[in-house]
Formats: sequence, C-alpha cells, structure tokens
Amino acid sequence: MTTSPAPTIQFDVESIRKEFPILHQKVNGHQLVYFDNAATSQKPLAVINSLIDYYTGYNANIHRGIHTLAEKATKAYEATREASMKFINAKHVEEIIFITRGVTEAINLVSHSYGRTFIGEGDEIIVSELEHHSNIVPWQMVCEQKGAKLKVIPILDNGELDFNAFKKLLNPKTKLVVVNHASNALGTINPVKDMARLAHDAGALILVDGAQAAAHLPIDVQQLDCDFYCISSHKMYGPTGAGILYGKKELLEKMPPFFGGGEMIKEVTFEKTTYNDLPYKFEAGTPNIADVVALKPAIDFIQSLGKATIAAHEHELLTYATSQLDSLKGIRLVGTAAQKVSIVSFVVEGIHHFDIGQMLDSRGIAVRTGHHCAQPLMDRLGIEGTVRASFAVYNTKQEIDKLVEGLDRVINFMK
Ligand code: C6P
Repeated sequence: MTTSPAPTIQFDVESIRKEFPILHQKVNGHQLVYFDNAATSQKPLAVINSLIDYYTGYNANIHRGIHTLAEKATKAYEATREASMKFINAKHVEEIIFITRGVTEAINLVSHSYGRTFIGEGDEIIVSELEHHSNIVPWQMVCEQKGAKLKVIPILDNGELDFNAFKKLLNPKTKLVVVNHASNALGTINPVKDMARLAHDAGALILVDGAQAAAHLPIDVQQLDCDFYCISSHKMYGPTGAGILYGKKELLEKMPPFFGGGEMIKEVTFEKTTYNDLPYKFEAGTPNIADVVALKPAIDFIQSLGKATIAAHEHELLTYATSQLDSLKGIRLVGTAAQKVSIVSFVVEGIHHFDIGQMLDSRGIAVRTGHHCAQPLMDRLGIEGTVRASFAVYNTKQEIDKLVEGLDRVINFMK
C-alpha cells in the first residue's frame, strides 16, 4: 500500500464481513469494532470450517500412514505448501518450511541453524531500529554466543529507515541484514528490494520479517531476491500455530537441521544419522497439521480478493483515519512514513495509552496499546508506548468514525 491514489474498490465490504462471524457481536454493550488486526486478524468461515472438516473428517498423521485418512491429510497439508509457494512466488515447493508458531519460530530457526553455523567472531548482523523484539533478540543471542556484532539502522523522525545510514553500515564484515517488510508499531513499509540488492552487493544475506506484510502487500520472493522470508498464518486470516519460513533452496540445503527427531531423517543408527530432503529436514515431529491445512483457505481468501483490491480498500481506511485523527486536538500521530500499511499509531497528550485503550474497550473498540514489542523503537521516539489501530479488509470508515468519536469523548472526559 502506498500514498498513491487508491483505485476504485472492487468488492463489497458488507459481504466480506458476513464471512467473519466473530465481528457480529456486542462487546461491553456496543457493536464490536476490531482494530487489533496487526496483533492477529479474525478468521473467515472458510478457515473455521476447514478446521472442523479436518477434525471431523480426516484427522490422521501425515507422511507416515498408508491408510485413506492419512493420505487425505497428507494431501491437504501438501496442498497448503503448493498454495504458499504460489502466494509468495517461490521458485521451488521445497523452499516452503512449515513452522508451528509464526515469524518468531521462523526467525529462531534461521538464527539457530544459519546464524550459529555461518556467523562467527567479528562478523556483523545489521538490524533496524524498527524491528519487533522477535527480529532483535534471536540475533543478539547469536552475537553473544559467536562473538559477532549487532549494528542498527537508525530511523528518521517520520519512522522511515535512514537509507543512507544503512548503506554506510554495510561492509565486508556484514553477514546478514534482518528487517521487517512493514513495521508493526508504525506501519512503515521498508524498501526491502533495494536493501536486498545492497546486502548482496556487500556479500551479505537478507532475512525479511513479513509478519505485517503477508495480508496486505504483494509478496514476490524472487523479485525481492530475499534469502529468507517469514510469515505468521494468524496475521493473514489463518489459524494460530502455523507459519511459513521461505528460504532459498541452496541455502536451506547447506543449513543444518534445527530440531532433531522423526520425519527429518533418512536413516538413523547410533553411529550416524542422515537427514531427510527439503523441506522435511526442517519439519521434525508431527507438525500442526490442522492449522497448516486451514492456512490454505486463508491464502485462497486473500487471493480471491486480490492484494491490489485489499490494498486499495485498506489505503482508503488509512488515509481516512490519518486525516480524522490528525484533526483531533490533543492527538499526535507517531509514524508518518510516505509508504505505510494500514496501521495508525498515536499518543494522546496527558493521557496514558493504557487508559485510552481501556476506555475504547468499554465502547466495544479493540485497539492495542503499549510498546508493541518494539521497545528500542519506543526509546528512540522518546515515548513509552502508543495507541495502535490496525485495519484489515473487513473494516469500514464507519468504524473509524466510532474510534474518532470515542477518542473525542475520552479526551474531553479526561480534560
Ligand atoms: N506482532 C503485534 O501486535 P508471531 O508472534 O511470531 O506471530 O509474530 C511476531 C512478530 C514479528 N514481527 C512483527 C513485525 C510482528 O508484528 C510480530 C507480531 C504482534 O504487533 C504481536 S506482538
């Protein structure tokens, strides 16, 4: 999503809302307004029904059994892999590794397997000031263990990365650049394609945290030329407990396994174990079959609407919310990058973000408050936290009006 004019919306938001049963309820006596989509999105009926179908129709372990249910479950699980490959335009299906949490686990897999094998003393890892803790802490742990150094790309005051500073940080010691595609705290979209090019020119790899991009931005890993790309299912209308790690085949092939156990082996003896081929080398044990199966209808849901249509709708919401909130006295928007996903973060003069969140909740409006697991970013901005409203494809301008009205009341009440 960008600040360019949004094309005409191709879909009917009311019919989309019908697919999300959770939205149609009252919370604290008010119609629910769900603006905490960056934390986790709601799930369409197709996803919920897929879980029911799996558990009522063909629950079985995969890749092992030769019976009919096991074959059906295996086929459904592998169908999600195919769909995921197309979703991010990976070159090979074996570049799609399923994980049982989300981006956090994907990053930890890479930091343990790649980081602890190929990063050594004196090497440098570049992170950005915009990162979520899950794209900072695993790399700090690698640096501590291996004697490597963490270098930080600073941000500009509007929440964009300082690209010139990034260029200056790159040097022959840089082994890895890790950055999010979009910031969860401010919404900034980062120029990951350009960053990948520069990282590669410096002889480094790049890992992209796609947690806040997967439901909103087009993702083409070949075009971005990123080495790793991480996705959480639950932030893209899919179930919790599943995610995707994309890695370039040649890299995944040379990386050692993260977990050892069943499924990831070819042959085990007490003397020596040989490992399975990709992607199974990284999928030890019984995976979260049901949730991976139900990730496919989430992908289908996004694909059926089209990312361009979704982006146009969400851009309209972002523009509307930004202008409405900006016109409220006492509110300061935090993060005004030119390119943003549909996230507005703000502070209210003289009122703690936590109190704002509670008062909005009493009006049925769900937002997130706090540091958004980005404490170094909050430190840089000189604040403790923000109120964050994050929009999804089922949100409406009328809901934004309720947020603005609620905030107006809170501000006047607290005066
Ligand atoms: N951000 C938020 O409210 P997991 O928890 O592993 O699915 O995703 C972690 C993560 C990594 N990177 C970014 C950019 C993220 O936004 C998140 C999750 C949520 O902002 C929960 S803290």
